[in-house]
Amino acid sequence: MAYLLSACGISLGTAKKVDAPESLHDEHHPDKGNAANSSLHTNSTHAGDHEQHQQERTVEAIWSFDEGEQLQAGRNSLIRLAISDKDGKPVEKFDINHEKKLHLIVVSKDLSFFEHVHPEYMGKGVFQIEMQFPAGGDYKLFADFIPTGGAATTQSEWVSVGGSPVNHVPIVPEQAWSIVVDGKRITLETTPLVAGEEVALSYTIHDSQKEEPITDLQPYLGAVGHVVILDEEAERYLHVHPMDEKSSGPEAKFMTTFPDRGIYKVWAQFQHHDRVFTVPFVVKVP
Ligand SMILES: [Cu+2]
Repeated sequence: MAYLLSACGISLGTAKKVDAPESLHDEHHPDKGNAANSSLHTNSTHAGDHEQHQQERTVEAIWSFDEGEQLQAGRNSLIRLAISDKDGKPVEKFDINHEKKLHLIVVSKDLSFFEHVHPEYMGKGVFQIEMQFPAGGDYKLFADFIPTGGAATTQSEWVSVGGSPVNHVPIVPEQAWSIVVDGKRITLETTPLVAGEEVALSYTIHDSQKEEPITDLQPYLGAVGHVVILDEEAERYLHVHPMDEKSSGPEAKFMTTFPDRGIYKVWAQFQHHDRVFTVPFVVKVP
């Protein structure tokens, strides 16, 4: 680990190895404009899925935070992630996937807080970013990346953040799948929710004041929208891309498969007038 220490003198006091969690990358991923992606995501077969799982276990991530000190809410914290192969050698090359080498999703344990950020690549398999946690408590971090020549990989880690906690927000399935975010009304329609079967998630976006359809959504990270899905326990992670990445609204459609019955939180992110907005829904798969 000398490269880590010499790179910036960060303490590895809190670092630990993590196993690759279950990665549930959605394979419905047209990605016509992105050759790097299409080879991984469009030609998948069941055999291919199996192979990907084999490969994922060969990548390890070592997380470290705030120079080994306890993370504290409300101040900038340094998150660092060192990715290595099974022999401990840094993985140095990563495919650009949706405009970034690595996507980091951070959620609070009750899933009320959600952040999607892009750590900077420092070289030698190391990514880092500064971010603030809003309150004390437990958070889970998911790093999403594709080592060049390897498979789409998700590595995750729980962290404990000091500071006063906020009340736990219960996760309750929506009664009506329509909410207003940032001046837009977003409606979600789905095909019947059946565990283990493909489900379509169709978002429709209107201006909430004028009630007109919004047809000038901007590409966000190379697609009309991105959807991240976690189960209630934050164990199952899915990152889903739209069927038609080039759509500009008012519709954005995603296909996914919920692995089991249960409650899931589904965050969709879109961009309009240069602002990214995040649309959360809680879904129950009966
Ligand atoms: Cu991202």
